[in-house]
Amino acid sequence: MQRRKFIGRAALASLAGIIGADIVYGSKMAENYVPLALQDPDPFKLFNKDKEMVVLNDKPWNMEAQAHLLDDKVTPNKYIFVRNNGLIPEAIDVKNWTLTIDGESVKQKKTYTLEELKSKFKHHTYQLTLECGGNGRSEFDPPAKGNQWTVGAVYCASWTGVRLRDVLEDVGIKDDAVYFGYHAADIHLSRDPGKEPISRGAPMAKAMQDETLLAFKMNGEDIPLAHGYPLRVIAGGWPASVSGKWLQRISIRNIVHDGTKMTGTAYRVPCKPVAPGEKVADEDMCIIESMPVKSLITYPKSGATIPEGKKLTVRGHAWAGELEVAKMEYSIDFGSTWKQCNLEKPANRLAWQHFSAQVEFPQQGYYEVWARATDSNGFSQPMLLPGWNPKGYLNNACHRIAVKVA
Ligand SMILES: Nc1nc2c(c(=O)[nH]1)N[C@H]1C(S)=C(S)[C@@H](COP(=O)(O)O)O[C@H]1N2
Ligand SMILES: [Mo]
Repeated sequence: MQRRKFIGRAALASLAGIIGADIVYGSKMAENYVPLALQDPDPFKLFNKDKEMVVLNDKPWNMEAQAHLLDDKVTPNKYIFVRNNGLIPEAIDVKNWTLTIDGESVKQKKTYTLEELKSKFKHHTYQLTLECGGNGRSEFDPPAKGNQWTVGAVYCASWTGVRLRDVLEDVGIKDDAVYFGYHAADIHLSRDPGKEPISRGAPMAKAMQDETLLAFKMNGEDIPLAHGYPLRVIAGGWPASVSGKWLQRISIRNIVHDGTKMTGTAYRVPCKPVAPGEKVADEDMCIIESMPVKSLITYPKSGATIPEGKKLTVRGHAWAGELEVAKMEYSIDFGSTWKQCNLEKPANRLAWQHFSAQVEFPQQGYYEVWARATDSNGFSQPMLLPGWNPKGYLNNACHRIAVKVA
């Protein structure tokens, strides 16, 4: 019989360091035993996220920010939400990574290595707002299935890459092209290699915009693994599900792309408003395109207490899909009256815009600060929940924070 080996002092100390507490009976622990505390990966360490991020699901990984974490003008990785439909690709071989452009509407199929993409085409950098179509889902009633995002499934990072348009012009596209669809390296939850977790896209007009990128850098560095390393298509202002991570192939289609999560209730809403809970026929559902106007108060954190007689600086960001935000207002009387905020121009098209206001409160007590953005077509955020839809998309209701004046 083999003698059981016990763990050494040095190893024990380092384990205790990772766990953050003394392992009291550590001397009785077998050498090859992994303490339970270390068996489940820590998602914050795994993805370099801040501890205040909120995990909504671990299979697959889904994690959102809180409003006050999104205060930076350009969102740093540690506060960027993670939304996965499947499992993150396991072994990524960057040296041999390729992108293939195919489909009914290419003159001929073409494959590029990552190096070719980077050396052959001009690089461009844009700040682009990505919001999950389901951001705000948690408020719908009757409730919608899916990750219960509150307000934190949005960010604006700086993306560097080549224009999808430049690559498509190099490939040669036929006149009958209507849509692009992406295919990626992530793994279906069933691990069935014949199934894709998600394969979405957008009409050719979106593919041809200046800001639609095949990106290889986020915030000046290699894209973090969870956000699509080593290559990602980025389509700002549209549901973030159009921005395919771990990109391997783009198909140029002569029909509306019919990949996974392009049909049924996925990323589609009733074309015309329906009563909450109503059944909607398939042909009455429309694919979500540009996201609606919305804003978020990122400072102060909801629940702040401020001294009487002092002005409060309130700030945040506003965005409007393909459009610009034209006006930003706040209310401290539950939407009865509104005052104007300062609103900055976007760094570039499709980047979120920063707003701020100096808010005065007439006396001690409890207040709420509500924020309302209006887009360049004159549409404003609703104060209450907008149109119910089966999967709880497009909740762009006004964001609000609580403030006490003491
Ligand atoms: N390959 C792939 N791309 C994907 C997804 C995915 O599961 N697989 N999720 C999409 C969805 S639904 C969203 S909201 C965004 C999330 O991007 P993020 O993880 O960088 O926040 O990625 C999109 N791109
Ligand atoms: Mo999403």
